Formats: sequence, structure tokens, C-alpha cells
Amino acid sequence: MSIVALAGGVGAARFLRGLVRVVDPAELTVVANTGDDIRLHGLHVSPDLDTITYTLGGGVHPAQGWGRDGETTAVATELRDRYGRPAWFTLGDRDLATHLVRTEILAGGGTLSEATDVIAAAWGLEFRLVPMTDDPVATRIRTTDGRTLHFQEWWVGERAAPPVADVWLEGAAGARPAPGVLEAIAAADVVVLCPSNPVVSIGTILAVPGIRPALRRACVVGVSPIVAGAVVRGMADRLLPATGTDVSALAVARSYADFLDGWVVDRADEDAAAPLRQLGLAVAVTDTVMTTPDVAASVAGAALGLATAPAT
Ligand code: FO1
Repeated sequence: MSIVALAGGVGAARFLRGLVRVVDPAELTVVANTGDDIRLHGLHVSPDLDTITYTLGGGVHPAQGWGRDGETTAVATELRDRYGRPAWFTLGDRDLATHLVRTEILAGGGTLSEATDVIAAAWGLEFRLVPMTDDPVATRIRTTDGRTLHFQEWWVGERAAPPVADVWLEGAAGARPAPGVLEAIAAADVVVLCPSNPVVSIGTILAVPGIRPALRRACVVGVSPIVAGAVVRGMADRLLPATGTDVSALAVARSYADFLDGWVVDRADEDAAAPLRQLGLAVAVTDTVMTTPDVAASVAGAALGLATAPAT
């Protein structure tokens, strides 16, 4: 059974810890968002690729969900205190090794996919991890006071305080799916949308030309990232209104209606099951807040179960 998972950052990584327990990782391709990528101190940082790599590779900072465990910040402190470099986005000492390897490969003419292969192999990942594109893209936020910020400037730099007027993936028009992405989707028995941010994680993957049409031809199931009208983590509730989508499991499923076949919702959203089924979706209702890998495995099982079940 070949599986493709579309993934963002922390929520996706938590879900993937369960997914790899219920499928053969050798049959799994994870397509990760690169709209969060940012160039800092001359280094190419890919937060969502790294969050997935560190979490599934066993080296993530457990409380943060991003960055390395046992991290230190000697270099970041020196950059700030001795060299007066910007310090709003902290790169830890161990994390820097990843960005140095990635940047070295890119500087040598390699692609982001090639760099990802090297890093994933070093972390012993048993599934295939690919960026959504190897082309330069960046998620941009236009705030209601008229400024245009890089996603990280808004999310980290300004603590997501400024109200958002618009969100888009800069560079999308010229971006091509990374090698193997469309082939993996075409060959997949099922494509799973991880419970990631519908705007700046799943939405950005869908913005890469070719991916959304490919999903329309595939069996696609997803896990709602919204529970009882709220996010489990992150800031989707701050961004969904800017895209005209209500903050609800039902509204997010509707926004995927042109390609979605099944949707897993939390027990708190049981009342969404009937309208979702009227949309023609297969629906599973279960505990979706992934407090442990066991829960994540049951959520993954519920999602995969929709792929084989007839539309109920
Ligand atoms: N998030 C923060 O709130 N503050 C940081 O200084 C920070 C640094 C950082 C460095 C590397 C990395 O991969 C992620 C980092 N993040 C930080 C989290 C990052 O903003 C998020 O992981 C994603 O971009 C959104 O899911």
C-alpha cells in the first residue's frame, strides 16, 4: 500500500509518529511545506523539513516540537552580542549543523531535495521525505496595517500579533513540484493530509502548480487540524479568516472539497459528521488530540480506514 502524506510542521510530525506505526515506512512519501523556509546568516533554514526530520529521527526538542533536544545557543549569543546580528529567530548550535549541511549542498549546485535526502539519511528516516518544491518560495503575510512580512517575521518576529489581511506563497507561479512528488501522488493508494495548518502548511503545498490537480485524481483523506472551533496548536485560527474560511472542521473540509474524499474529526465535532457526509465525504469521529504516539497511531488508522471504506 503506497501512501503520500502532505505535511507542515509540529502537528504533522506528531501525526507522522503514529502513521509510521501503522504503515510500512518504506511505502511512505512525506511531502513537506517549504513556505516557512528562511535565509538567515547566509544559511537556508527549512523549519518544517527539520521538524519532521528531528521528530521522526528522535532528536527534536520535546517541549517546543521544533529545534534540537539538548540544544545550546553559544553561536546565536555570539552573533547577537559580539556582532550585533538580528536575534529574533534563534538558530541553536546543533540545529546550525543541519543548516550548514543544507546550505553547503545548495551552494554546490545541489537541490533542496538532494540536501533533504542527505539529512534524512543521516537521521535514519525510513520513509521518503521530499520538499513540496525545489524552487524558491516563501509564505508572505500582508497585515491589515499594510505591511508585507515573511511568515517567520510575522509568526516569530512579531509573535503573530498583527491582524492578517492576506496570505500567499510568493514564487508559487514559477514553482514546480519537487522530483517524484506528482509521481508519488499518482501511484498512491491514499494521500493523507496531516493535521497541519490549512493556510500556511497544506495551503502552500496546494499552491504549487500541479499538486492540486493531481490530488483530484487520487484518493485523499485528511485529519482536521481544528477541534471544536479552535486550533490544537499554532495559528490557523488567525489565518483562516483571511482566506474566507471559518475556523471549523467542516469549513476546512469544504475548502478541500474539490479533491477530498474522507475527513477525520474529533469527538467534539461529532455534529459535523452529517453535513460532511452530505458533502459526499467518508467521515470518522475519534479522539484526534495526539497526546501520545499511541493516539497518533489510532488517528492515522482512522484516516487510512476511510480510504478503504465506501463513502458513508
Ligand atoms: N519559533 C520561535 O517561536 N522562535 C524561534 O526563535 C524559532 C527558531 C527556529 C529555528 C529553526 C526552526 O526549524 C524553527 C524555529 N522556530 C522558532 C519555529 C518555527 O517558526 C516553526 O517551526 C515553523 O516555521 C512554523 O510551524
